[in-house]
Amino acid sequence: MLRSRRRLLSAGAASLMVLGVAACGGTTKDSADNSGPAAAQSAAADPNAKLKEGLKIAFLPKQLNNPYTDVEVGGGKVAAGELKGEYKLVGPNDASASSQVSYINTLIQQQQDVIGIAANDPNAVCPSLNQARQAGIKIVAFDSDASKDCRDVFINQASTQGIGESLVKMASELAGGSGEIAILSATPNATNQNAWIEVMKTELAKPENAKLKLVKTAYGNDDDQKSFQEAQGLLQSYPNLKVIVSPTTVGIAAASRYVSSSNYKGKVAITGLGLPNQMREYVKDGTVKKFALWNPADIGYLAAYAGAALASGQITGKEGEKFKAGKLGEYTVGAAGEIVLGPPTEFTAENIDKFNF
Ligand code: RAM
Repeated sequence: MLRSRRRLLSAGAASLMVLGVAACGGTTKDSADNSGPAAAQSAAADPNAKLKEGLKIAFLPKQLNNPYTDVEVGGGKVAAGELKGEYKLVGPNDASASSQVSYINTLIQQQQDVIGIAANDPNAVCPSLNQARQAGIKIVAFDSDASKDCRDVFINQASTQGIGESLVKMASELAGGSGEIAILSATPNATNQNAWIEVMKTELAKPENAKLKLVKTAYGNDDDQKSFQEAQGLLQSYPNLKVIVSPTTVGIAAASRYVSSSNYKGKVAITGLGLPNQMREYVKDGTVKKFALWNPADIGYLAAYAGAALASGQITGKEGEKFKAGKLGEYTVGAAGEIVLGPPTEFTAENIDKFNF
């Protein structure tokens, strides 16, 4: 049976762990240590292993009240159905560093087979994720990575390098190659946004971008109201600002809403990563000329298939292993357990009506 291999933790040990982690709070991007060795893989992969049916596949996104999350886990639900598995969705309402820990603990007690997690902090979730792994649960990080030491694979929506480059390219085009730009990010701890911002800074340091000046990185915490206020604050503090780049669907929508009904409309450009359905009105009213994203549903879908491949022994998370992800076709595990979904799409007034998510 599926569960017989599990060494289940006592509820007491698990809750002690929760207390410990909650007390330490989160990590900042500088203290996140992803450099350690990947956890030992227990058995060799068997690419011909049959996919197990009845797998319990749980999704723990960054936060529930985010339209991006709905699309993302929607794809996971479809895949779990195709896999004849049991889909479950749990998660916090805010994306703060330790908000996911208690949910992981509950998922361990429920003996899930797979936990898909978009980590709010790479390290705060680690002790509980490792407890889950000791209990035989496969961990698929998706969208925002956990430390490499506490997950089996990471489904990256596009290459980190590619996303960072495209954010700077769009900002540069909108600024006409020179002037002040600002970033409106999600939470200060988010693994994904911090990785993209690192690449952006490297790109901005290149000679071709010497005339672009990053004046500030603000954090809207993936909260609509806070993002709205931060956008307003940026525009008030930096009167010469030409572009706000928001690498979060919550931030870009809030900033666009603010600018579209202010005097800044037509003067300050907004770009970044957005959902076409949330951004359509701002593209149509001329506030936003271009932005980018991938299809979030495909991330959830791929995460469920990767989880099933892990739980069935087809893959272990080692570089070079291959597995099939239903309608998306075959994927190969890359270095450090990373599986890249594909390139992002750029949206403009010309193509936005072709997309419905
Ligand atoms: C927000 C979240 C998510 C990110 C997207 C682009 O919805 O921060 O993690 O991938 O934006």
